[in-house]
Amino acid sequence: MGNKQTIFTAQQLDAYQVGVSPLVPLDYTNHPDVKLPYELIGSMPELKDNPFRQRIAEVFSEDGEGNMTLDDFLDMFSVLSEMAPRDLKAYYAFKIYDFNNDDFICKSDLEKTLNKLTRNELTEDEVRMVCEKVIDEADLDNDGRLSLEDFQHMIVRAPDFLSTFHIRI
Ligand SMILES: [Ca+2]
Ligand SMILES: [Ca+2]
Repeated sequence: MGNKQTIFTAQQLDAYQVGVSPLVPLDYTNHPDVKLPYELIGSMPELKDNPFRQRIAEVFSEDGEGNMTLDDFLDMFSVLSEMAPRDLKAYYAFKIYDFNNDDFICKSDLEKTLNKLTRNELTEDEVRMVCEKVIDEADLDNDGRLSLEDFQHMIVRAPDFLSTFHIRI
């Protein structure tokens, strides 16, 4: 992790030896812009089989595109770890399932979520039925979509929705 940035090219080393400042800064702590690209994160053994890997990386990355600072990366793994409290996992699960980032899980968010959770094994009709049932049961304020509060109530009864966080170690 991060080793890539510490490798100097032969040319840069030459430049250094003749007294010219190297192109790559030696002190990375002053360069918070150094990021782990999504290509690297999504292919890690802990995430590569998770159908939500791209969405997880997006939610935890500051740029929203899955490229992570070291802090983003550490946050992600502390939430994914078995030690994380359920409320914290629920909060991030909600953000991950809220695909269009409007702070509600609406029907289309839920359909995407179910398709990923079941790895596309349900038919369109089945997905629609399950979504309707979930919203029916979990939508406590009857606005047709799930707020974080609705969602928190729901996962007490249907903990499968936290299975996104069962990562392989
Ligand atoms: Ca939404
Ligand atoms: Ca609601």
